[in-house]
Amino acid sequence: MTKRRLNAIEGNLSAAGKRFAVVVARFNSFITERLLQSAWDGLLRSGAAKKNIHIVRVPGAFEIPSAARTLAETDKYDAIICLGCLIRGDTAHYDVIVNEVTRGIGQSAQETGIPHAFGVLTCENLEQAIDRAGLKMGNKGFEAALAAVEMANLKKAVVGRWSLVVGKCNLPARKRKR
Ligand code: DLZ
Repeated sequence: MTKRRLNAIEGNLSAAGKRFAVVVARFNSFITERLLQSAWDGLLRSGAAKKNIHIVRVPGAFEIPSAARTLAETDKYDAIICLGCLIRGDTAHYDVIVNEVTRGIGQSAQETGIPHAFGVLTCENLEQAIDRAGLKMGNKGFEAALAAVEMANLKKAVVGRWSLVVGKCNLPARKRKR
């Protein structure tokens, strides 16, 4: 069988020259500081410069979406990395907050057009959180950092490709094939 190369657009994992904001919640800092260390590591190892990584701390996960939105709206960042840790407790707090945080981060990404990586752990207990902050399940901070780099580059690749096509095209905009 002949192998065909699939023609896909993808973002690469080079963070050189890119600017990132990392929003990190202080609540459950035992976990979130480990997510932050790993996200920082992931960005540096992808080629980001320290001066281009801005860390923004917020009280808890609930505050992440509004801070992310404020940062995204400055248009100074190629991507925003959101880090937090929600652990289910005895009250309904977790259920009330978890969807709000997820929706808020997604909405900020969609409405500003700036990629946001979701590195907010949503766990039943502390053990699950520890496993995802450097133990059995890797470190979700690192994964979020790489997702942010990839999506920032994907955006560049897509926008670059279409501006190239539109730039070369002689047809008036309304007659261009979509
Ligand atoms: C209050 C609260 C509780 C109970 N649990 C968490 C949690 O598991 N993870 C987290 O990041 N934040 C928690 N918070 C704090 C809220 O996110 C928020 O900071 C406060 O309600 C103040 O608005």
